[in-house]
Amino acid sequence: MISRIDLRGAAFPEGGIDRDLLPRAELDVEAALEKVRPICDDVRHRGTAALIDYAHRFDGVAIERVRVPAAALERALAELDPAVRAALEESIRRARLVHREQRRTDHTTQVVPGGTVTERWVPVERVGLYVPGGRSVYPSSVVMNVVPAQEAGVDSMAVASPPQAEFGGLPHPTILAACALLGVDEVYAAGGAQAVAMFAYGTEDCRPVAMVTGPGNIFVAAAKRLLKGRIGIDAEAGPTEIAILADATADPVHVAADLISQAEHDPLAASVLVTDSEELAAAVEKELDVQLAATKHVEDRIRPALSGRQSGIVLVDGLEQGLAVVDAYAAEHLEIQTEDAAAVAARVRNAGAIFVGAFAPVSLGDYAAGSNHVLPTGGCACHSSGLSVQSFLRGIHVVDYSREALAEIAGHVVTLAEAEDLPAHGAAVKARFDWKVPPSK
Ligand code: HSO
Ligand code: ZN
Repeated sequence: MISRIDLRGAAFPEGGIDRDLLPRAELDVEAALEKVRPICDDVRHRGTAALIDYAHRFDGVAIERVRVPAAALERALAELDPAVRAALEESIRRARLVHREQRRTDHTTQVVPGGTVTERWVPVERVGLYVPGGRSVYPSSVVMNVVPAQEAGVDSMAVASPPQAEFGGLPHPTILAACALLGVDEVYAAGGAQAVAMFAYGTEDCRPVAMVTGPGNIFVAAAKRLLKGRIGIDAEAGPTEIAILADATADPVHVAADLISQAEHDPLAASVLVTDSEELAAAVEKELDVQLAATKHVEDRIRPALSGRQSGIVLVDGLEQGLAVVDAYAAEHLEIQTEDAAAVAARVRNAGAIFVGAFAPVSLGDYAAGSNHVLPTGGCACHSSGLSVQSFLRGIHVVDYSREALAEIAGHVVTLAEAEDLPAHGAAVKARFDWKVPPSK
């Protein structure tokens, strides 16, 4: 079912291997842009009325209002299964422990006597968090988005999630309960591109936000791309990915279970095993069949994901080649199941998150390791990080120079301004010294 890509004996060039040799899904966000543009424009002009129409058209439910009443949030929390509540609370506690450490402190550099630059970290004032509904109802994603924003000091936060016909046009009750648990009281029953537009442009009910985060389908990704600039975004999340770098010491039962676990998200999810052990590859193939016989979501998601061209078992000649492959692939999640896994993990350059050894499956990180599960997909891990406190902060340089400190550098500033044929730039400095600038040393 899962294909093999045999790179044994292939040339591994100095600068890394060609990414195109590796399995990966292509997501045509561009094509979705044309579909979401009129939806976003409509929300911009008609506000809540447009959102109510789209709830009818896309979510198949007649709603009268988009803002979720406080009583519905309270009820959802009161009715939340106590075991789920306890698990969410522990997930929140661990995430807070990790994310609190990511806070930044302002730092002042004295460049010269009387001349300082302070880097001041200021949280984004208002953030909108999109939480998908439908196939994927993930209260864990509420935790992973809200906790870093809160730890960053974001003052105002709103959540949007699609209205569900089954729940009287409200978002899924577990999503509402997670919001209530985290102290988020501003929640909207809005889904897809229209929810992103609501956040970006604002409506009668919802004040516009500065930044939108959270996962979503291709239409959510397209709306984020369209509205980026007006709003900040975290990333255009693509289908989830797991890569496992494993050697002959890995347990095929664990490897197969972990490959299946992320394939469970989506028929486009990617599960990639990179190994130098033909025996492990064969054992994993066998084990996949065994485990699939006792798994849910097989036909609609797992089998298409594992047999899609985005998944595969990549055979390599050894650890060095394995590392080259996983670096080129830059997986959202990378597990290291090899001998001396921590040392191998330390050598990885590109991954959204790394899971070390036999007892750190990706699902631990999905729910309760303390790490964040909003991570770069589609190879973006070679240039981007997952969601963190930093995502919600801006570093503002505060420049404070005295007359003497400016005088000392004035000549150089004027020289550079002239070199760039921008004499008015130089003049702004000269004007402070009666148009006579002492030469800089
Ligand atoms: N693996 C997903 C997150 C998730 N898993 C939510 C379960 N629930 C993307 O990192
Ligand atoms: Zn997951």
